[in-house]
Amino acid sequence: MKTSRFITALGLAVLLVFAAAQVYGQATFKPKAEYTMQVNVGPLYDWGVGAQRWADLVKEKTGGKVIVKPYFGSSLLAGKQTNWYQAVADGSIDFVVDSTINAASVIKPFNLFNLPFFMPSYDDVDQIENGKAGAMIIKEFEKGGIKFMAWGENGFRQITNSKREIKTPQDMVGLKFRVVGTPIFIDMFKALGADAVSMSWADAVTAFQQGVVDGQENPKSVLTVVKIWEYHKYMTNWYYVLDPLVFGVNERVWKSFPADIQKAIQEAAIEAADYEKALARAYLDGTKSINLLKSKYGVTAVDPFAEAKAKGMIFTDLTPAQMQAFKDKLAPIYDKWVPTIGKAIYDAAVEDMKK
Ligand code: X2X
Repeated sequence: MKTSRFITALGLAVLLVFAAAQVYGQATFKPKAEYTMQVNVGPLYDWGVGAQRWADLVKEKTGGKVIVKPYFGSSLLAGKQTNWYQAVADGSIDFVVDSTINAASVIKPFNLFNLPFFMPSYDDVDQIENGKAGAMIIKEFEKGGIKFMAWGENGFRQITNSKREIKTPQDMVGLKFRVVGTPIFIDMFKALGADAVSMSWADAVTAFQQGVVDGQENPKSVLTVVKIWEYHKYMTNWYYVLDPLVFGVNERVWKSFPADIQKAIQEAAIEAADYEKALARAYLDGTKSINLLKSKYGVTAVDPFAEAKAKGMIFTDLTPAQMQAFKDKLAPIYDKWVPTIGKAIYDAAVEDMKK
């Protein structure tokens, strides 16, 4: 009897200390005047819209206590998009909404998403992100000092070029493609017999204008903003890889926030990522994302392909047999990259996709 009373009293005391710490934390919390956010693309891209949405929701949900400002076009990194992980981990930048590709040289498991033809559908992507493999990747990601908030999406990356319709690996031979500055992309384009040159997105658009490269690969949401049809007449939908986006916060910054602020920021990230993903998938997943945007967010998504078609762009959808020819050519990529990604993560992802 006595012991149980003692335990109750002890429990109450512990609770009181926690509550007091909570109130004290809230009372003494002094936010910075502005928290910076890294975003590789500009505000008009789906990804940019999602980043801005997160910033807006953080302001709203924290009652204006936390102000986050997106710095678009990697302006805090002088355009060097592949440096974001380091900058956010060391605290030079506070928040981030950026692609897994741009951090894949540092966070090697991110290359799972870059394995060619590994995730054939959006269901597969969701199952990996929310499954065992996703949890393992998040753990690796957080080790460097960034708190993971949510998965967003850049999208399935398709190829465009100015020279010819691409239907077979043979059609790629001799063409020069701009790729992102992550080694696996160089390996893939070389395996297909193409010439690959890595450069930042900011430089890439100038390279298209000047015809320095013949082609590139990116999701539809990126292509429509730069009006890719002004440079490239041909687009092949091959769905070879999809790059998720990461919503994250520097760990020390995260820990400086009291619990109620953390909750608001986390909820804002999940809401903004949900909206951003729907924008990225609209017109690619039947009517699902189009309907979600309308019913949940009151937004009418515009068909990005209609304008490209009207401007004379020629779309090529590969048949399963045609796709197989590309898969066969790219099979050696797995031998080289699965060990780098981690066999356990790869196996977990294969299992996740079976669910
Ligand atoms: O540079 C690219 O291709 C882009 C915009 O898609 C990324 O940042 C990964």
